[in-house]
Amino acid sequence: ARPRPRRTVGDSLEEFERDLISNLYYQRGTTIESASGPDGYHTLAVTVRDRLVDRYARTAAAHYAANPRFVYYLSAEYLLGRQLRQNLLYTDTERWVRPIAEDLGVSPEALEVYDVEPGLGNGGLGRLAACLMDSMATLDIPAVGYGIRYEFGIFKQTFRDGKQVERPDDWTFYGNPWEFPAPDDRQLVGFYGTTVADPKDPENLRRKWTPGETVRGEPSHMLVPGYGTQTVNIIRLWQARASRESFDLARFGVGQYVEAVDDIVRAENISKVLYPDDSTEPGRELRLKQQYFLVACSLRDIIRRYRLRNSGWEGFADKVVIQLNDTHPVMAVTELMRLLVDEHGLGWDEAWGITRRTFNYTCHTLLPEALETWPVQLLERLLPRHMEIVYAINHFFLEEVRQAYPGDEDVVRRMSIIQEGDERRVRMAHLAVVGSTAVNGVAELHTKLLAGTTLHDFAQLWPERFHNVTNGVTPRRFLRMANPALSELITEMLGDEGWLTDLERLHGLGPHADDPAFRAAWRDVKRHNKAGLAAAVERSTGVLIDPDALCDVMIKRFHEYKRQQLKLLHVITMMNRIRADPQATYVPRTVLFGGKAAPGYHAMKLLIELVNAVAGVVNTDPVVSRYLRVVFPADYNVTKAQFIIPAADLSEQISLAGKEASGTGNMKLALNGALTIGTLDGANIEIRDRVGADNFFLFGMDTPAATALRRSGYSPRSFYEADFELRLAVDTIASGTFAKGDRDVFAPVVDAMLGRDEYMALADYRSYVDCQDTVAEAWTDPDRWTRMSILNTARCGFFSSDRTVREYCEQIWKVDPVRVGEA
Ligand code: 26M
Repeated sequence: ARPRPRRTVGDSLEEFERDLISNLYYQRGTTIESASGPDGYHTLAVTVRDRLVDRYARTAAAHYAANPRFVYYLSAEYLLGRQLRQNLLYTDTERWVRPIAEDLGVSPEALEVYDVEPGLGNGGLGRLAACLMDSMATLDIPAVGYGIRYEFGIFKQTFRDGKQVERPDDWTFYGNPWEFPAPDDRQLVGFYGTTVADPKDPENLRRKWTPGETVRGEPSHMLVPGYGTQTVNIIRLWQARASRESFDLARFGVGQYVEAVDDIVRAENISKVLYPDDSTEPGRELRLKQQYFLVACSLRDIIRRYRLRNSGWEGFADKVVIQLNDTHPVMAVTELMRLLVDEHGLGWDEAWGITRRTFNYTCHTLLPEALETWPVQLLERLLPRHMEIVYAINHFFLEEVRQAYPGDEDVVRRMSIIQEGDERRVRMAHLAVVGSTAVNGVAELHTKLLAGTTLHDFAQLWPERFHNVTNGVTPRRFLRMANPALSELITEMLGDEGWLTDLERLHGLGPHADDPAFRAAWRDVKRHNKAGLAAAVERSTGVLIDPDALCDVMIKRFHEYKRQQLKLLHVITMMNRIRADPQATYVPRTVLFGGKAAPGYHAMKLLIELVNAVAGVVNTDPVVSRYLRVVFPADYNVTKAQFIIPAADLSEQISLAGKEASGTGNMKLALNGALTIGTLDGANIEIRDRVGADNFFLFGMDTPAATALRRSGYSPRSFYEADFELRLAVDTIASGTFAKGDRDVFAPVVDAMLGRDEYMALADYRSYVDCQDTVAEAWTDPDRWTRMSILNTARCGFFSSDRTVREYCEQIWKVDPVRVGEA
């Protein structure tokens, strides 16, 4: 028998300390006496990481032995957040770090500033991918996440004169201790070129593609540990590198130094930068290249892994299930067909059966402009063989449609994967539905609207394909790590930490909601968290905030449909009321905004400028600032979310009904005891169903009302004219109050409101402001407020991503856990 691999780390304090010192010497090449902050951070990181490597090795061995069905999660984005504290928690080494660090004269907090968050995503979609990966590992699901190792992640947001300025996010500048390069598993990816017929295939379904350009994909992986289990899964990230022949020595020899590296630059640009979600910008070739690069590398890796334990193709879809995170990786459908038919010689029908059984698709939007389409011309040039395969898939699919609806050419036109018109385009969502077994929306309303509108024809033809899986969030990062004080109180009340992996146990807090001592303790925690946030906000913005004021937060990407402009109209209304009657008393509030606008989204960048300008006026007005403060810390990200969310009293979820697919910030905030003011949109509806209508501030039109108003010819101006406070708020912007008297600066904001008001903010204004008055009223009764807050936490257990993953497993993936033994 082969000797068992040597365990490299132990699980005692002594071994941990020994490894720290050894790593400082031999990994970092320095000594305790001369170590810098980064030396200390890096040493701690690799020492903790090595504990996970042990578990990963055992996970890989257990998976190899069991040869289970694997989930492969394909996502263009992952927003993992900082890794150090998570991995300290998951390896249960946190308790040792403080004494050891203190021995050495440093604090763990001082080291954490060097822990850089990998910003490999834009917002909700990328963070959901991270939460699902966390829950899959926690539930012992064999899974691999695939993504792109962008050299530059989501841009860093700074403000200059209140305007958003974007700076590059060079997240690996000081090295990344959390990833392992895996150069042996590199893959080659082709682009451009030509296709020719296969003389042996009279049907012309098998052809040969000769790419005109090839690029290498080099993988590295990050470890994804489960909480309270030995499972460690991985996320494999691909970086584009030039193929070996790319350096043009001849050109270099004659002094053409720039031209000599042309091909290298072109290849490496593919994974250079994350695209900042910008559905307004026309599709760009490089973005499509990124998508195919991810897909091509990942599928080859999946097949490589399948072949380690299996042979033949009959069993492929039994061992492999691929989840497509939105349409970004949808070219995987055509790529798997190409690999099976062209490269492995399968017949078309057999290949299609396998492909369709392998894929599932999650849709994350309802906005028509966010549904991806790519010009046929671009695809024909960049991926000529894939375009042919799209045509063939569409041909067989439309035959099926014609059989189901004889003579109905209109339904054929609507459902076709190809959108006809001046410029023909490929509809990626249609390709995704046609190529998948299951399609899911991310909240009940979203799924209903998908099946009823956007994908209605498909839901009619294939009702069995449509599922709902309501999103969730990981309670480890967003409750235990972000809010240690509340976590301790919860554990004390419930008797143990079981709630961390069985979040419905939070229901046990419900009966204590009327206990005065518990309420007082709950309030103390919130105040403590607010004081912490106040200190951080003062350091970063210079604005002083009162920890006793109502902390009202709106944290999310800036988008018109999310309606930051509506929140701002409310802020201006509060300001105008205080100015009109300075003698009256008002509930003190701090309004906190956080979020980025896509660099090309000019309307939202101007709105950001306006938020900052309003903050400037409000915070420096001696009377207004007694009751109202507005703060907008720059560069909202996962790290900042973990500071802000535990301090929030009020969660703003005010999108126009029918526009927010789900939302997940709404869940994180409610779980931390913030009360929601929200519309009947996305998962807000399910939050309200669970916490109870009495513990949720509802306002605004529902989806049918919004649809009806739009159909009847919506006129924002009539709402403006009919409501004195609304008119005053809009006029305050128009008057130049927030631009030192210049009426032009924010005129486009006013024009957008009075002209189109695409998301009908003005129609919901009165209902919103009145609802905010009931919020303020409720705040004046701290016992009642605290009771509502406790009940929000107690009743949000459903929104754990563990539950989300269980639903995917049962409805869609049909995978079973594999337990990994202790060392
Ligand atoms: C598009 C074009 C070019 C570059 C990037 C994009 C792009 C990137 C991300 C478009 C959309 C992207 O994400 C959409 C998203 O984040 N959707 C959100 O998904 C969450 C998780 O399901 C939901 O909770 C949110 O409601 C939904 O808006």
